[in-house]
Amino acid sequence: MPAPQGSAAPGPVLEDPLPFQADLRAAGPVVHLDKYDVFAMGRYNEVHAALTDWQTFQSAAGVGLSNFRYDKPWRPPSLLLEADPPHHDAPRAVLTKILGPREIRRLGESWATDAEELVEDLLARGKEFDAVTDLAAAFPLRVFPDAVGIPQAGREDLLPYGDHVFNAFGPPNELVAKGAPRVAGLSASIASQCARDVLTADGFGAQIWAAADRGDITEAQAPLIVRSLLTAGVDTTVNGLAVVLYAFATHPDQWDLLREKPALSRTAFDEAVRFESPVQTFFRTTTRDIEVGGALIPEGRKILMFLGSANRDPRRWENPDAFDLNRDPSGHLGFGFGIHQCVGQHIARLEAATILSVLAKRITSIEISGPTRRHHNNTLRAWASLPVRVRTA
Ligand code: OVV
Repeated sequence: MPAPQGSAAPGPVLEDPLPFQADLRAAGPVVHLDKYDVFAMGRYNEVHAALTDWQTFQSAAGVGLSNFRYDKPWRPPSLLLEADPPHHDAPRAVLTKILGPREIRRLGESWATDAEELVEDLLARGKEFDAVTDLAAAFPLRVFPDAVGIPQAGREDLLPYGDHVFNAFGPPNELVAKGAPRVAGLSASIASQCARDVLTADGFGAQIWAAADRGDITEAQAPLIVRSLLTAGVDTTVNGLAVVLYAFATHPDQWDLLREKPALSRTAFDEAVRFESPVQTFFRTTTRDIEVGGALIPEGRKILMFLGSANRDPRRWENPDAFDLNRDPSGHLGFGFGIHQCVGQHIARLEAATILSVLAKRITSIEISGPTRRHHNNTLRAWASLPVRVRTA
C-alpha cells in the first residue's frame, strides 16, 4: 500500500485517522506499508488473533518501528510492554495483583472526594472551561501520582515524558525530533521518582518494592516496574478521559442517557475507548513465517496493528462510527488483548467512572463552545483543547 496522500508531514492522518483506516481495512487483511517496509493489519479479526498469539507475534523486539534485534533501544526496555514470557511473567503477575479490581476499590472512595472538589472548583469559576486541561488532565494528575506515591517534585515531567515515549514508537519524524532535546532530563527525572526511598509507604510504588523484598521480582526490576506505571498511566488516562468527554459533548442524547442511568458510566468509558482508541497502534515482530489472510509475513518482520481501526471495523461492529451506550463494547482492542492487555485498565475505569458519576449528577448538558484542537502524537489519538460550555443541575 503506498503512503497516504500528503504524508510527508505527519499531519493529515494524525488530524483524522479514520479515512486512512478505512483504506487500510479495504486493502486487505494484511497490507505492506511501502514507505516504512513494514506489514500492517487494520481489521478486527486479524488484529485480535495476532494479539492473542504472542508466541508468533513477539513484543520483546519492541512494540515500535525500531527492531531491538538490530537497533539499540533508546531507553532500557519496559519489563512488561517490551518483554515476552518467561521474563514478562513475574513483573506482570506483581502488577496484576497490585492493580486488581478488588485491590484498588478503596481508592475509589477518596477519589470521589477529589472529583467532587475538582468539579466544584471548576464550576465556581464559570460554566465554560477546557475539558482537556481543566478536567481530563487535572483529574489523573490529582489522584494518580499520589496513588503511586511519588514526590511532588518532578510531577510536571510525567505528561511530557509519556508524550515522548508514545511518539518514540515511531516513525522517526518531527514529533520525535521535537522531544529529543528533553529526553535525557525527562528520563532522569522519571527514574529518580522510581527509587525506593522517595516513594510513600503505602502507594503502588511501595507495593512494587515490597514484592522485591518478598523475592517475587528482583531489586533491579522494581524501579523499572514503577517506571511502567509512570509511563503508561498518565497520558493514556488523560486522553481516555478527554475522549469520553468529547464523545458526550458531541452526543447530547447519550449524555441524557447516562444521567438517567448512572450505572452506564463504565460502559460509557469503554465505548469511548472503542470509539476514539486513545492508543491507536502497536507493533509486534514475527518469530516465524506466518500466513495471514493468504499473505506470507516472513520471520523477523515488523507488523503494525491498528487498534483504532479494528475498533471501527464494520465486520465486527454494527454501526461502528456511532458512540452508543446501548451497545456492548467489550471485546474492543483499545486496551490491547491477550497477555499484554492493559494492566492498568481497572485504574483507568475507576478514574473515569469516578469523574463521570460526579459530572452526571452535577451537569445537565455539555457542549463544545469553541474551536477544538487535536494534540498530535505518533501513537496516541489525543486532544490539546476541548472548550466546553455546561449547564448545571
Ligand atoms: C502500555 C505502555 C505504554 C508505554 C509504556 C509502557 C507501557 C511501559 O511499560 O513502559
